[in-house]
Amino acid sequence: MEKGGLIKRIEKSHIYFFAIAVVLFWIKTYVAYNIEFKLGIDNNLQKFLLFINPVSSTLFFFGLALLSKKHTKKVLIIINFVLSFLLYANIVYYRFFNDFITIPVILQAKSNAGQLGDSANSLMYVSDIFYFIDTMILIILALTVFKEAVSKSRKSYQIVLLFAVTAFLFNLGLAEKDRPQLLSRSFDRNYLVKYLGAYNFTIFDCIQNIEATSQRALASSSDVTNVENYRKANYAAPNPAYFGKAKGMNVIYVSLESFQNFMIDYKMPNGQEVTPFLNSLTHDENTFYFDHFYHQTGQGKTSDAEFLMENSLYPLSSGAVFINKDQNTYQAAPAILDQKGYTTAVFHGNYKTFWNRNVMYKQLGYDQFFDASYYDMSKDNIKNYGMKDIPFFKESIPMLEGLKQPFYTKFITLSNHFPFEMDPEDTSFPVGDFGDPIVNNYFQSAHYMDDALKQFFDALKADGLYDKTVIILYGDHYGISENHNAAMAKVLGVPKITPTINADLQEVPLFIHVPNVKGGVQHQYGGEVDVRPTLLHLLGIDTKDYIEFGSDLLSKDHRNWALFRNGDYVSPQVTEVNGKFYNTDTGELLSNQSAYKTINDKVTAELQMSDEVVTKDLLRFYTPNGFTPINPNQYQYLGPKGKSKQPKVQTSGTE
Ligand code: GP9
Ligand code: MN
Repeated sequence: MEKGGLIKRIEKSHIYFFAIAVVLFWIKTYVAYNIEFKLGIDNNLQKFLLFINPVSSTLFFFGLALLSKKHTKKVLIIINFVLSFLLYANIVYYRFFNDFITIPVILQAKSNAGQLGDSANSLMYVSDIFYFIDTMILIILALTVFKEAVSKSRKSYQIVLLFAVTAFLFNLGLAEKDRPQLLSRSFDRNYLVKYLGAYNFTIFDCIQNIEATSQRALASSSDVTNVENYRKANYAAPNPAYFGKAKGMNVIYVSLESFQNFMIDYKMPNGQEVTPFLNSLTHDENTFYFDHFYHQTGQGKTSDAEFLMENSLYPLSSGAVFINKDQNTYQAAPAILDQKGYTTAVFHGNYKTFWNRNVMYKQLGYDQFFDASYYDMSKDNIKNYGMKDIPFFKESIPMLEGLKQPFYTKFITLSNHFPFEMDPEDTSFPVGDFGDPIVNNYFQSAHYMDDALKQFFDALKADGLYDKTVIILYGDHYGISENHNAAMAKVLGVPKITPTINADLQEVPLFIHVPNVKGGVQHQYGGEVDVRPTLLHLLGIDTKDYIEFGSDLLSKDHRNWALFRNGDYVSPQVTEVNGKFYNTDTGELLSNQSAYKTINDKVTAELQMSDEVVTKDLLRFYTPNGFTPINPNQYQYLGPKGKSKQPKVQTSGTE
């Protein structure tokens, strides 16, 4: 019997075969997202994006099959299989690592497969056949119903490509609406997958890696000589009064989220101090408090601050160095101290992939990373990006006490994060009344953080760690952006925020508590880049052989200025804002602007030099005296459950 005309047309047309392939693959991917990955979907827009995000890449890749006139079906099945394999590889990898596969992971496949080890088999289930079911259906259809289907022209490819691009732009537009600067800042692989999809993420990752590799390929070992000379010329020798005064002591860093220096000693209209505990530290006899200390972060925010503090190098002018330069060689403080017999660990109540920390911390040489998987992340305990500060410190203490001493640790707080909202049950502190909800909330969340810090210090005193630990507290970056200047003028009681006041607002507090050393308020100018030499000198480690850009804040030769990542500058006399020079004291525009060009040259030279080191990965050509290059592959952060699987972490011994 003759078949109906329509059915016949369908059977003969490759485009129907193509459409079935796209729909099946789309559904499969969406099911996998929901079953296999914890992507943290917060709202309806994100739900919608998760649903549509496989479309653009599926159309794009499957569309390639339409270029082959003769073998459309065959090529389509091969592409389907390759993408299914990629999806499945991600699924298996995620079951173990809670993370997605990246290009560096593939390139180091040997060692990564080693880490998966025997457990790879136990991570694959018979039911996983589902992830290849569409491939099988396509094969059957190609051999039966669509046996005669053929491609007729290339036009269909162009149409599909147009659809793919439109779908991608639509997807990206909505994603950027929910999370501005998603591509330029990247944030977290989970976010990229959630917003743009697993396949688009892989494309993005390829582009990023090609860019990084090509910048790196341009470098040669001679490039480092320039940097070495610059470094030698700018080295500030340690102050003998402080050098080695904290030798062998533990170190605790605390990153104070979004905390700006204007909050110190700030009082609410009713006279209540916002941060009574931090205020008390400014008078503590064993604590240095720096009141002209500036953040130097760029788009990588918290992670940029971490990078500055531990490497004494500047972050990137765009994007986060933690993400874009995570394969570089570094000689970071944790690695240096690990080689002096220290245990090194980070505590943070957010998931390990945020800011790519789980990759970057290996390059920095951290032994352990206590991320969200170690904490009770139940609903009452979390807000914004993760753990509230009070339960965070409370749960951290036993883990800290369990570390072999001396330790070098870092605690990253979160509660004082934009938009600074608090759960009512967590605070009775008043909100501000400055006509701007963001600014108003800031006081409440800062007060809460201050309270958490007090409890943390009390616990350290109670268990005896306080007296053998250097504690460094620093504001990571500004919390209130220039968009809130009108309210900030009210907060500060000034008619408007002038350029120099704006520069002042980039001040973040720095406290360094050193047992048995007399501290006090310090007025010298400096930035986050300066902290590493300051700390290492206190610990009795001279930094002269290290390639770094900071200068010891306690050195008699300290340079007494700081630069901003955008190229601006601040010193006791001159402040540069957007390329214009002002009198730091009076805020007046200086009359002879060209006279200050040398400052500009100095700042540009330093940033360029640091950028060379970071973009060209120059530290791979240079090993400081007494430092053993680290092998990042020896570190693994598998969470509390993965502990038994954890390979032996390298301890390079003491010097
Ligand atoms: C997230 C935390 C906050 O883990 O570090 O990041 P931020 O947005 O401040 O960079
Ligand atoms: Mn931050």
